[in-house]
Amino acid sequence: MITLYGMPKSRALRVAWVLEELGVDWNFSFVDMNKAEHRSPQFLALNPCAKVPVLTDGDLVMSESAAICQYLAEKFGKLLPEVGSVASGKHHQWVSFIITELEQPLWTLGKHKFALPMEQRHPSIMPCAVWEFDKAAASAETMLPETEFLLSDEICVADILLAHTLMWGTLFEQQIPPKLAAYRDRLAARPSLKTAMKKMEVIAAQNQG
Ligand SMILES: N[C@@H](CCC(=O)N[C@@H](CS)C(=O)NCC(=O)O)C(=O)O
Repeated sequence: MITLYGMPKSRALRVAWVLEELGVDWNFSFVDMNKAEHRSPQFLALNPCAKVPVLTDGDLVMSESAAICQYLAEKFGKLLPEVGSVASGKHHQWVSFIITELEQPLWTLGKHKFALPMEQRHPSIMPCAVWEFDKAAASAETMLPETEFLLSDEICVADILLAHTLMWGTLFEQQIPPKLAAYRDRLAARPSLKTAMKKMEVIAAQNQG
């Protein structure tokens, strides 16, 4: 059985969203980072980096949200273009762009707002991170195709990563260019996302409760 470890408001949501798009049965194990559970010996045995998400699937224990999403899509044969195809090359490009160009400045904002230990936070970095995010978002706006999804009229892993990152940008009060905002809203309306969120929130509430 597949188990996803994390919190609803974390990168675990993008993995849960992929699992729901795949129609796979999965367990959610709530890791309360507000209680530092991600630094407990049990969790460190799963991920020495002390970060969520983690996925377990039989003998496999895996971290890194984008890698997990791609592993799941490969395993269940959906949400990815054919290996070695032109579309696959574009898919690799989008995943790298989303993680290294778009998410990175957002995470700089998040780290210096709430995630880092107080003494490591430097608010003076914020304007630079906003500038970097705006630049990456403007590039994404230009690269966004006219098709419904990034590669065609079928959703792929990169769509989930991009939409989740844009939702995160919105949460962090960043400006999202108009085509990207419409794309984000279209993706965010998918029932799979609502099911994933609900499942995580219900289990989180039970564990906090
Ligand atoms: N590159 C990793 C980043 C994971 C990450 O930073 N997760 C955050 C939550 S979204 C976390 O666990 N932070 C805890 C910490 O940094 O102490 C991924 O994509 O999974």
